[in-house]
Amino acid sequence: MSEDSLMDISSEMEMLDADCIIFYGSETGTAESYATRLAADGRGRFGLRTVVANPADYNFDRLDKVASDKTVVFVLATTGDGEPTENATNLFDSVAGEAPALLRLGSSPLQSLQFMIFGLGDSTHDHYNAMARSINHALVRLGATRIGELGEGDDGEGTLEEDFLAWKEKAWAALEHVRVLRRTNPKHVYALDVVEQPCLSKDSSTVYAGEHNEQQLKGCTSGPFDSQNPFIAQVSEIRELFQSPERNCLHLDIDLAGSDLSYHTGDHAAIWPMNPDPEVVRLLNALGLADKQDTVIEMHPRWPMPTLPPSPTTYAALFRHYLDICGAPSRDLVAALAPFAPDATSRAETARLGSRKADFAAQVTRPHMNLARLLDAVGRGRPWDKIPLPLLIQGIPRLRPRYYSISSSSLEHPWRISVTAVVEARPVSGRLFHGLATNYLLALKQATDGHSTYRVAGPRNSLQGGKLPVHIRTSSFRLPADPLCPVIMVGPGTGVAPFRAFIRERMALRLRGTQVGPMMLFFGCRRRGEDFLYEDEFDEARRCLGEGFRLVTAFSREGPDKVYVQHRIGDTAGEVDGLLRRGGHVYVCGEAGGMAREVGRAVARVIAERRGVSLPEAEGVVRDMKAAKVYQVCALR
Ligand code: 2AM
Repeated sequence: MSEDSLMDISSEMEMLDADCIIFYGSETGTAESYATRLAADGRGRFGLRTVVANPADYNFDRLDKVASDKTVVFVLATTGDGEPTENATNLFDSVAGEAPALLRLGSSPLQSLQFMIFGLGDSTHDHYNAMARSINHALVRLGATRIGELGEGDDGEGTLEEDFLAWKEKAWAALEHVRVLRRTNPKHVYALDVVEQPCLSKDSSTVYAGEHNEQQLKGCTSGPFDSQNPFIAQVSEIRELFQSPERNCLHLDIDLAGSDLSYHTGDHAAIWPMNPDPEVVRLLNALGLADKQDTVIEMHPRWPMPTLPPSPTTYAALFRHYLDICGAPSRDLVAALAPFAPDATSRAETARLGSRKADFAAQVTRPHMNLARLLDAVGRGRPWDKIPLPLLIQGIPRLRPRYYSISSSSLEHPWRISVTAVVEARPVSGRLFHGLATNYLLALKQATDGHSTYRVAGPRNSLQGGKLPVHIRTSSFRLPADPLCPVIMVGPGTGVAPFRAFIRERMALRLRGTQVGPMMLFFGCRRRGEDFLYEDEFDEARRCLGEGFRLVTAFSREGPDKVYVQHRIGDTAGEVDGLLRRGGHVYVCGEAGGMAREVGRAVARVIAERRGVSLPEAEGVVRDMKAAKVYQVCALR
């Protein structure tokens, strides 16, 4: 959006008759769903006139115009590399950038601004909650007053949800000290009304049945394709990469032809999953909606909500395509469900779970109980048919795309992306917990192979024919601009995905006659004969790049001791230091807990050892490399 088309916060609040505006800086949708919950909480419990807003649409240079009887709330995620989320970049530049325009108005231009702030971060990464911290710091420096504490949610420690709930209560209490809030009965305040439309058929062309956007509904799949409008792409190939009967790792080639989508090597693919049929059916049954699954419903928001599912839709489509019903429900949703329990015993049990943190963690979060399983267990199979649907729609996060590092090179395949994904299935409390998106991809493979065990077919957006909604997200994870620059890549497991892309990129350059610099890849997996991804392609890379490609492996389960990529960095200290001295860039990718931090330490030890400097000095070198973006970490697989 251009500067001119950005909205003015104070006039927009006036127009919407709002006294509290909640901005979310969101990448994966969590911050957005927290903002929505906060808005409903503020309306429901305190009679605040809240609105939820995307900072990308607003001009923060005139934040000074917001009156002192209004409240501005920020719910801000920090991305893996400490940057603002894409939708919060103009907020960051206006408030915490190098020369905020606000400063032209005086040294304390925000004296009348009252704000609350919560950050979503991950303490296992550098730059923990950097975004919330720097916005908080900048606002205070500009004269604004914070109400309540700076909230810091920690996804790394797995306490994000509880951190949010604890912050929220304290923040409301602090707000009550500075504002007259009307405590209301939350039961009667919902963000929207839901109306059944018996005259509309589920097959009507105006009813959303899985498509994510209006254009597809109209039958014209025109771009631009983006996070609001995914492209329904053809999957041209899905193959298994593991040689293990128990675990799956899929390689997908996805065709972008016919779309306006393009990508650069290092970008991310967003894949839009759908919920599996057994879980959809379980929830419809638990809510007593099985007979009405194809009934058309319309949603009418009572106040601006950016996260509403498309409307009109059907009960089945709502739960299959638009709400994330497979994740654990939040504790405050469970607490809000208690009055609607089917009997007194289940009401008491729901209230207990909703109010006791430790019980909730033990019985819901840790065993990955989803909402339907919880309702079944607590209600002992009796239907919960009194739950108002608006409560579920505002309390369950929207189903969001999942992001994967693209594992193909745009130079080699400009119109085709590859994705590499381990199918997540781990034993939890005596059953297998299935990751949503990766099992959806497995279902897609099984459907194309002709033996589906994962009944997910939706009314229109079926697995048959191997179609997948996707869009592309730009990333800053890029090969050095100079093809001669050495690169060191560390990618255990599917962390190797972007490095397959990097290697194929330089192979493609080489085949076109360009000289390319040395590449050193550290790859780790369990055993050579089990999960060694792309082994044949690394042979091909060696044939193409010769001495210029060096692969160092770490097989963690072949010997008596665990061997990890960080250990192998120490074993090859001379080579690593040699490449670093030649200006080599370092890239780390992968999800293995603590791996990125261990790799950072290993690189610092190499520098200390080979250059005869102290470890703290060497750690300083690594920090400087990160600041200069010649050492990059990607948290995606
Ligand atoms: P493990 O499962 O045997 O512990 C890809 O998942 C590879 O990453 C596996 O070999 C896995 O080993 C390894 N891995 C697990 N935790 C790691 C860590 N903290 N650092 C580096 N590698 C790790």
